[in-house]
Parts: sequence; structure tokens; C-alpha cells
Amino acid sequence: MLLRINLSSRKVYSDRIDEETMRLFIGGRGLAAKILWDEVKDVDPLSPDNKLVVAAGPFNGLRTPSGGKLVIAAKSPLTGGYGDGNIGTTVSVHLRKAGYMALVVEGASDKPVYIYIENDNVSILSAEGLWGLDTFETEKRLKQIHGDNIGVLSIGPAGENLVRFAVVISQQGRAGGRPGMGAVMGSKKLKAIVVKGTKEIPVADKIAFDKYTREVYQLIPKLSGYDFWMRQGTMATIEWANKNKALPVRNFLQSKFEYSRTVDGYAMEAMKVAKRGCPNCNMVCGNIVLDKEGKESELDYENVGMLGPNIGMPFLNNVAVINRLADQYGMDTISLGVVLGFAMEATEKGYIKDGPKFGEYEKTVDLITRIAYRKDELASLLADGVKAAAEKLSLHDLAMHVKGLEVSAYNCYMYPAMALAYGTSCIGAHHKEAWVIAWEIGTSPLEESSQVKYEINYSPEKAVKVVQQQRIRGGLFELLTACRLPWVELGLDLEWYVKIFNSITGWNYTLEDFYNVADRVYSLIRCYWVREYGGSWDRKMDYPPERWFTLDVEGVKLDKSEYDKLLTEYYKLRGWNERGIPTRETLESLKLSFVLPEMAKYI
Ligand code: PTT
Ligand code: SF4
Repeated sequence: MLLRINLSSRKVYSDRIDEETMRLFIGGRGLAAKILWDEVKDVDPLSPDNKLVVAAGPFNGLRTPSGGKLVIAAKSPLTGGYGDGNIGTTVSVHLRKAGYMALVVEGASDKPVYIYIENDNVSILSAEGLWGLDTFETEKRLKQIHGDNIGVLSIGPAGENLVRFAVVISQQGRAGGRPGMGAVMGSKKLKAIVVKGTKEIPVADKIAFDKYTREVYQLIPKLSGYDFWMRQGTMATIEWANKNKALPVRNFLQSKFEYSRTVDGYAMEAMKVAKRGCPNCNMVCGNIVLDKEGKESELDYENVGMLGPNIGMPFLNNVAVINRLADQYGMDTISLGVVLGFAMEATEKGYIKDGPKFGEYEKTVDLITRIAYRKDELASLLADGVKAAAEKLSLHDLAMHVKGLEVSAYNCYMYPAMALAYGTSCIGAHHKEAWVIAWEIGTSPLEESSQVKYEINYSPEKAVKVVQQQRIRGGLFELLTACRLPWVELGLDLEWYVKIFNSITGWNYTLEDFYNVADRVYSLIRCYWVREYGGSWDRKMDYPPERWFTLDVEGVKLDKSEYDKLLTEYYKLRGWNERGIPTRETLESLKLSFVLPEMAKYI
């Protein structure tokens, strides 16, 4: 079922999602993209006409391996295109148990509200007493009101103040919706969504489901890499990225950090006090440390990479404070790290007065609070994201983004496959769609001691690899919706997901079927971008930040004409034309003919 709540009219109604739609789009990102294509066209993302889609998938609510995720999507106020994020949260469990696959929030309230869903009962309640609170306190208060057995998605002051990279937070440290999904909630005066579900979720073949899930839960702790994963989780990547000159350092001006040892996975282990994670996961990776103020902060690679090396911050307990503030205010750590790095470089070069310089901790903490509340001109400029800030200050060369979404923590001067992954990610620069850099480094390792200049490899195979990963990471896992890390980090065979999916639905899908759905969803999302950008859409939208082509770091930089060839290769694989727009044949073969009336003028 699909639950619709209109905050303007206060009408609540539910619709059945027909089987054809489920078969074509499966769930999660697939459903979200279809709803946004059908219903959110040419609107201001922060107006009541935008819609917030909270979409579960077939894996959610059931005891499936690391299947406690949820997709949150809307037209992005940061990029103006399709935006979504994936959050681990008990809301995924409760939403399915309340009987819904997805929730669509429409309109806007004129006063702060929160939505309370308990099975078939849906209320829109006053959030006057919650508005202004941070996300940790909001969830705590809501649990005092409704009991502990609920799922909560909430926004903090950043979402309320329409910071364009505000995220949605759950469980004090799970975050989702990098392209401003928190600001979309704020624009609707929606402080939180609270869900309690107690119904049974139907499973087509219960015997097969129980067998496969029992086996896979037993298998995961036996997989190679499990013990180290349980120690460091994603934090192990700091050391690896530094060694391979892929770390973002000082607004991506450098790719090796002289203090990497004081912010890496081992430094984190020395500070760790607890672990937290998403529902139904038996390889939990949320590492909790005590920060400089003695408060709990959950560290992941991206958070530390962007709020440590990228802003020249050498001590992990300071980084942990900044990271906790981002969670409490409800803003994306990656985008925050990029806008701070931008402001610091601009300050050091004299373009901004009184901003913090790299590594200046107190001034940085002060600026973060000012951004969350849009307290002054500089803070408000940065709250609009790095693209808008760079446009206002004419500092394009300092701005690390693709399509307006800030680049996550991989520096790509020598890694064209990863640059292509950023360039073609369907929400803007995010590594979640294709993390090809691990494969890329594995195939052409750096010889640190070698005196020979590193030769960048632009083989067309790189485009193939990007598409393959987008089908799995941006496709399969975002459709189910399940955490991809058992597969990424421990090599869990993808066939497990297919078997479990078929036991839940009673269908007979293969991995190829999933890839086909993934391709459908990618092309639909691409059509969404093209439609929203209209005549101004261009293949340059798929270029990575200019800095990677112009700045020589560690003796190398990307070559634009070689990148362009890779991009053309990518378009061919996707069945898109030279401008990066799906052709009529592609749309028809992917069963996307319904977009043709609107897309015909661009094809
Ligand atoms: C994700 C992005 C990431 S990806 C990180 S750390 W990473 C940052 N985390 C943030 C945070 O924390 N607080 C905050 N205020 N902002 C943050 N922004 C950043 O958001 C996350 C894990 C991680 S940790 C990763 S890789 C994997 N991501 C998955 C994904 O995208 N899809 C999927 N099917 N499975 C995934 N598993 C892993 O989940 P976005 P989470 Mg996230 C504190 O939100 O918008 O998708 O951006 O969800 O529950 O926090 O788990 O080194
Ligand atoms: Fe969540 Fe980490 Fe488990 Fe994935 S591995 S489900 S991110 S706790």
C-alpha cells in the first residue's frame, strides 16, 4: 500500500500499488523515481508542490541480512534534479509492519507538525514544542510521548532553516538524504515522521525464506574480513585512501594527509566506547566514540574524511565534535566538509574575510552553528551549498561538486573511473552508486617508491565497470532496500539476495532481471533531470569538478579529452545519446514509453 498525507489539506488516504508497477520498479528508489516522475514536475523544491517520498522495499520489516534501510527522496533543493538518500532506521521495519511500502508527504503545513502513523491510524500532530530542538532531543521527546517501540525520522535546526544540504536523522547517528531531504521536510514544517507498526508482513514461501535467511545470517560472521570489519567498519578506508593518494585534503588541494594516523581507524579504535547499527544487521558498523566534550559521536569514513583531512583538522576528538554537531543540527557531513573546505581555501586566499582557515577548530565550530541557523550573510551563503556559494563569489575553481551535490571523500586526480562514477551518479557527486576506485586502484596500483611518473589508464573497461556497479549498488540494493556492505566488504554472494527476494515475493527474478530494473530506473532518473533542466541540459553536467583537470597534484591530473571519451563510452553502454539523454529505442526497450510525450522534444 502507498500512504499519502497532504499537510495542506490534512487529507490522508492510501492506494494499492499495482503489481505491474512493483514488478517494473520493485521498491525503494524505483518507486520513488516513478512517483517523482509522475507527480513532481517543474516545481520549486522548497515549495508545497514538492513531495517527500519515503520508500521501503521488499526486504524491509523482515529479518533479512542488513535489510533495515529506507529510501527518502524528493526533488532536490541543492541540485534541482532527482534527489534521494538511504538511511538505516527502525522506521523501515515499522512502516512495513504498519502495512505500507511507501509514504508520500504532499503540501505544507503552516505550523510545525509531525506525522504519527500507528498501523491504519494516521494523525498530524502539533510539533510546536519540538520545533527548534536538535535531532537527538527530538527523537528522545517523541519516545517519551509514544514509547520506545517506534521508528523516528526527524530534522534539526538545519532542516528547519532550509539549509540546502540538510539531512534526515534517525537513531542518533543514522543519516539519509544528502541532496537536502531535510530541507524539504523543513519547507513543509514537518519536524518528524513517527511510525509504529505491528502487523504481519506477508511472505510467499515462508519455509524457503526461513531457510535462506538462517543460512545467510550464519554465514556472514564466517566471511573473511568480518573480524576487522567489526573493529573498524568503514573507518579502515582512511589509511587506504591516504596510502593511495585518494584522500581529500584541504579542499581537495592535496591527496595525502600528514596527520592521517591521528584520524584513522586505529585512532578511532583507541577512542571507541560502543557500536550501533541498523535493524536486522549482524555486522553493525556504527563506531561510537567520545568526543572532545565527552559526548557520543558516530564515526564513518566519509564523515571523518570530510571533516578531518578535508578541512585540515588533525585530531579525531575535535572531528568527532564537528560530526556530532552535524548529526544534531541535521546536516550532511560530506556537503558540510566541502563547504567548509571551500570557505577555508577562500579565506586563506583572501576572497573571504574572517572565515576559518584550515584546521582552525573553534572558528569552524562557530561557523557550523551559524550555517545551521543561517545566522549571517556568509553562513547563509554557505547554507545554499558550494555551487551556489561559488556562483555568488565567482570562485568556481574552488567548488567541489557535480550537478550541485558536493563530492564525497575520494580525490580523483589519478582515478578517472571514480571521476566518471561521480560524474554520472544519478543524484550528483556521491560514491554510493559506484565505488569503482577500489577496483581501479587494484588494477593499477601505485608504486610509491617508483621514480616513474604514474600513467593514468583510461581504458573503456572503466566505463563498463561503472555501469556494472551502478546496476548493483545504485540498483539492486536501492531497490530492495538493503545495505550493500555485506556484499562490498565481505563479498557476500549476490545470489543470496535474489533467492531471498523470490521467497518473499513468490516471483522468479534473476540477477539479470534486477539489472534490467536498475537500468530502467537510471534512465527514468536521467529523464527526470533532463525534464527539470529543460534546454539547458548538456553532457558537461556529467563532468567532475574542474579542479581534477587543472590542478597538478602529486604530479598528475585528469585529461579532459580522455575523460570525454570515457563518458561517450558510458553513454553508449546506457543507450543514451551524445548529450547523455536516453534514446527513443532505449526508452521503449526499458518499458519507459510513458515518458516519451514529455521527452520527445529532447531526443
Ligand atoms: C550517505 C552518506 C554517507 S555514506 C556517510 S558515511 W558512508 C555520511 N553519513 C552521515 C552521517 O553519519 N551524519 C550526517 N549528519 N551526515 C552524513 N552524511 C553522509 O551520508 C550509512 C552506511 C554507510 S556509512 C554507507 S557508506 C553505506 N551507504 C549505503 C547506501 O547508500 N545504500 C545502501 N543500500 N546501503 C548503504 N549502506 C551503508 O550505510 P545518504 P546510514 Mg546514509 C552519521 O545517507 O544520503 O545515502 O548518504 O545511512 O544509516 O547512516 O548508514 O562511509
Ligand atoms: Fe547499517 Fe552498517 Fe549494518 Fe550496513 S553494515 S546495515 S550501515 S550497521
